Amino acid sequence: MERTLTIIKPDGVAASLTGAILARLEQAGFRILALRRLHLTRAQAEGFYAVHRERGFFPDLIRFMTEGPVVAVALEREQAVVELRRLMGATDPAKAEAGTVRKQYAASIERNVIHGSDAPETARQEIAFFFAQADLL
Ligand code: FUP
Repeated sequence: MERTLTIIKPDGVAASLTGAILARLEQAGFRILALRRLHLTRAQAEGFYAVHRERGFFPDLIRFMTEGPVVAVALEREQAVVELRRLMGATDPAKAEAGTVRKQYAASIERNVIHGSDAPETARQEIAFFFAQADLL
């Protein structure tokens, strides 16, 4: 079993897609370990996306991620990291495969509905960003 983190981003929450996306995840065999709705502060968003700090899109990314509430979810299944990324589709929805969440729901590379950890070690850090150990039993 492996763990990963997904975030339903502000565009997805605002469009009332939380339930539909969670259903997709459960149908794909992910178990929801912990779930939290929160409105990220600027400091939280900057911390979460610190690896992208020097990128030109960073200010827009932070503005977007703080424009409304998100739903952060710790997930578990076999090969969770790669399986979640497969289900999400490419960062740019125009390049995402048919049947993926981003192909179906995302408006653009910036407003792309869902986040997923990119590796098991990143997943550990990202889960710890949102959840205490006691939330994950
Ligand atoms: P992903 O892992 O698919 O979420 O993509 P990245 O980690 O490369 O990028 C994180 C977020 O930065 C994306 F979801 C949206 C934003 N981004 C842009 O706005 N423009 C880009 O060219 C690349 C990423």
